[in-house]
Amino acid sequence: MDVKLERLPGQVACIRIDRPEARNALNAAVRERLAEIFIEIAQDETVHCAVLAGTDKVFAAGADIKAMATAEPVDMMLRAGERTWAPLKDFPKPLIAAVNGYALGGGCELAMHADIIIAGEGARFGQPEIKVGIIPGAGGTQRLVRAVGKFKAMKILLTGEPIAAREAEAMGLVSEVVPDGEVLDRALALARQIAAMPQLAARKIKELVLQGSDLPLEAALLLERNTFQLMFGTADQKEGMAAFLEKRAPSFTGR
Ligand code: CO8
Repeated sequence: MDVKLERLPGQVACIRIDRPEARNALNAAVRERLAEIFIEIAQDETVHCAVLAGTDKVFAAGADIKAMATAEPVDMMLRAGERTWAPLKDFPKPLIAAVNGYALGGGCELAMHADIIIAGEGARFGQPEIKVGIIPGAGGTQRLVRAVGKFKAMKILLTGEPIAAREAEAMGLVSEVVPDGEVLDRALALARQIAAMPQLAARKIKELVLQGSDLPLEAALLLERNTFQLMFGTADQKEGMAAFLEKRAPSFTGR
């Protein structure tokens, strides 16, 4: 199996792509399995936060070029790739990408489906689609510009040249850079920390950041205000504030 799902202590799920012979290229089987896994863990109340990783050598080298080389537009329409991306796009819980090695093309787009990106010092990010005569097809022209701004995004998209992890961090594409050997451990530690937070608050923060950034500011602020008020109906708000005032550790239930 090219994609492995593990449920770890601390209410964390770890998903690993393991197709090293093709540098974790995202063929249909890998994308179908990723979609199935994200549907499964979205519904699993024991999973509070997920980590998505490749191997310690490569995150993912993009869509499978061998499977696309002779395709016609109709083939691509019938493949309806967006179907397999939807469960990742709509995953309601915090998702952390742990990136070692190359995250190129669809691999970079995959990382950009995450909410936090932890990269190894040797990681490389890029959208090289232009070099094989196409353009990004899973959000690369849209999520990248929202992450790093027009002028950095244009350079990456128009040259197809990869950038190093530190450069990606400086421009806002990466949350944190750590030594290569520590990427997965750091991502999992962060996942456990987030998994221990009040889950409804975590999900609402994700929803607001993602939905709000595409709304006019007034509409986004209204959405935030309404959601903020709604949080006062949760047991975790009562518990969190009581624990603070009583100077004790909170015990959250996720309700
Ligand atoms: N697709 C298919 N096979 C691949 C891919 C790929 N993207 N990347 C690597 N491989 C295969 C190679 O063909 C080779 O196979 P074989 O041993 O049979 O010849 C094997 O993996 C090893 O590759 P290399 O010898 O090139 O390995 P290196 O370690 O020297 O280089 C690189 C690694 C830098 C990652 C290099 O392989 C590379 O540049 N790969 C292509 C990167 C690329 O162009 N990606 C963009 C693809 S297009 C895309 O992603 C469009 C997204 C559209 C929407 C998303 C849908 C999922």
